[in-house]
Amino acid sequence: MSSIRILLATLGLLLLPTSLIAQEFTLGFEISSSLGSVGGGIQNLTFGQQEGASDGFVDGEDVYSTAPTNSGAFHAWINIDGQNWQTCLRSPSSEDQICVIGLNFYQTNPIFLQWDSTSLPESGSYTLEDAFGGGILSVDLEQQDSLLIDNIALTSLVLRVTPPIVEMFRRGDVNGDQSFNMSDVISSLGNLFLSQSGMPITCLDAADTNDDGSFNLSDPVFGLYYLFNGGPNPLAPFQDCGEDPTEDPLDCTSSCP
Ligand SMILES: [Ca+2]
Ligand SMILES: [Ca+2]
Ligand SMILES: [Ca+2]
Repeated sequence: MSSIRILLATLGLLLLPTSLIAQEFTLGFEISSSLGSVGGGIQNLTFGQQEGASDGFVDGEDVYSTAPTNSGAFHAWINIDGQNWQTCLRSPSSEDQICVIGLNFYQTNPIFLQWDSTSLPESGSYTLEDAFGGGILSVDLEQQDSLLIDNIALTSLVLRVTPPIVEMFRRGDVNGDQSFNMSDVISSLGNLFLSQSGMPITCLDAADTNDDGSFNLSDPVFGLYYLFNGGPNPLAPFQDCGEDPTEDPLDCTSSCP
């Protein structure tokens, strides 16, 4: 058994991370205060990363926010380098992003935020916090789709985004060496049956050889049939680097060249 562990550990050295490709996304917030009452109003803000978005926030491409009309009027804006914006659109990047939402509201009117949590890509993380490090408020934007704020201390909210990545892989290529062979089958078996072998699989979609949305013994068996018994090849994307054509809950935190 020990020689198998050494072999598996050696193969594990091939599981090196590669550069990740950031995925585009946008997230709209509708922020409102009691309409028709003192200081009521509604504001739409947009966050995200899009190809072609200027990180320099060029006028006409990004949208300025107007200033609040008086101190008691509701107003929501995005603060970037001391300027007010309705948009926080940036070029796709794998770096974490932070946008600060400023809130001005009449103290007896609570603020209501709504967003479409289903519009967020599965990879990445998205949290909304108070400006004091998340001690008062910390919301996972994927887990809920609205928020009521009635604490007048919350005049700034911090949106933290770990950007989603495009999940690109070669089906079956578990160890990421750009080919599918016996070493991938061994890596899969090692992960399934030698949990202490120190070989995390960074792309479970690649390990899901039969593309049925789960990783289990049937996947290395499927691969063995292909390699040695004339069975069908691992499903697309096979041999060429590509995206998963079928939705599933499996994560792929590596990318292929
Ligand atoms: Ca391989
Ligand atoms: Ca499978
Ligand atoms: Ca799939």
